[in-house]
Amino acid sequence: MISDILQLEKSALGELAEAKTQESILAVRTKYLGRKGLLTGLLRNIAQVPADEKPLFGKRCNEVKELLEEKIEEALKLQAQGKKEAILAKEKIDVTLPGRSIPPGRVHPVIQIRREICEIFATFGFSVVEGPEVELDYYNFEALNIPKDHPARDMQDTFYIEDNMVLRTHTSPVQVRIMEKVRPPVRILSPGRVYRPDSDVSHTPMFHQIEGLLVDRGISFADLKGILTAFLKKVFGSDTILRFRPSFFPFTEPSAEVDIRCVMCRGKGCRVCGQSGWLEILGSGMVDPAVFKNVGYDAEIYSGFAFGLGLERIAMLKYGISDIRLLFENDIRFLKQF
Ligand code: 2NL
Repeated sequence: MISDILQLEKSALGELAEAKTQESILAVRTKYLGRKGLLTGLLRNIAQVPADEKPLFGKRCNEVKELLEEKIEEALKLQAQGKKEAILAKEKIDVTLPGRSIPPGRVHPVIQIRREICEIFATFGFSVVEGPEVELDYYNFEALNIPKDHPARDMQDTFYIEDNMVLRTHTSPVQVRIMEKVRPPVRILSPGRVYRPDSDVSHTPMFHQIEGLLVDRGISFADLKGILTAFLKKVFGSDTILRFRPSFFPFTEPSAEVDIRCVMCRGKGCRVCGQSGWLEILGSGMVDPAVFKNVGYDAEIYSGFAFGLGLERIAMLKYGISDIRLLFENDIRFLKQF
């Protein structure tokens, strides 16, 4: 009978030594010390033990029970500690390692030019105004004296949202909205995104434009020439040669396109200027009295000039970029160059 206890002790300790997980240690405890466990069973059978062996049997049983409890407790503790150490080892970080660098972004060349132009015009007293990109047909076309049958109003040239609503094709509507609200003098610059359904090496369906408007008493074409000349010499350099060429826009009369001497070939003729020696930079003109009438300005008292230019085109000329789509891919290796 005593030998049963020894046998049980040996196998319990053996199994415990093999138990590596919390579950298997607890299984050993249940197997030997549980309510229906083997040691518990031995104690329950004490009645069958000869009377003279009973005291020793009971004592040995309790000793083994205590020993097992102690060993199991110890095994559980070691197991939990091992688990913690394993987690710590796995989560160990070397804080002395250099960090992974995040490549810094850049101000996009188109936005750099936008900022540069806004700063130049700020020195002439112009303030920046912005407005909606989804615009009523009235502000985008009608108020600007663009007639219903004008080709620019075709589905081929304008993104229509609804019958009377479009994605703005220029930022002029922003200026119309300002003129509706405030009396002259007005000196404003309206930069922003504009939309036209074109797509090739020099056109994208969305591009950036800046328009400018100055209205006051006694403004003449000489003011237009003076301001635009000063502006272009600041952007392209003081030795820039300019040309004002007659043109037509429904919202200005007279109208002029402004060219600069080709920055690539200095007028000799090259691929960039299409052998002409000149680069078209902006469109401009004296605000048509019909536009003033639409916003409630008295054309007998006030006059003014306006102009518009495309920022992608300026960026392409300034940096010699031949495909406009490069400006829309946002490849950091490309953008880093400017
Ligand atoms: C171009 C030509 C131009 C304007 C825009 C304008 C605005 C108002 C009234 C009259 Cl509110 N005119 N803007 C005038 C002349 C030309 O842009 O080639 N843009 C890229």
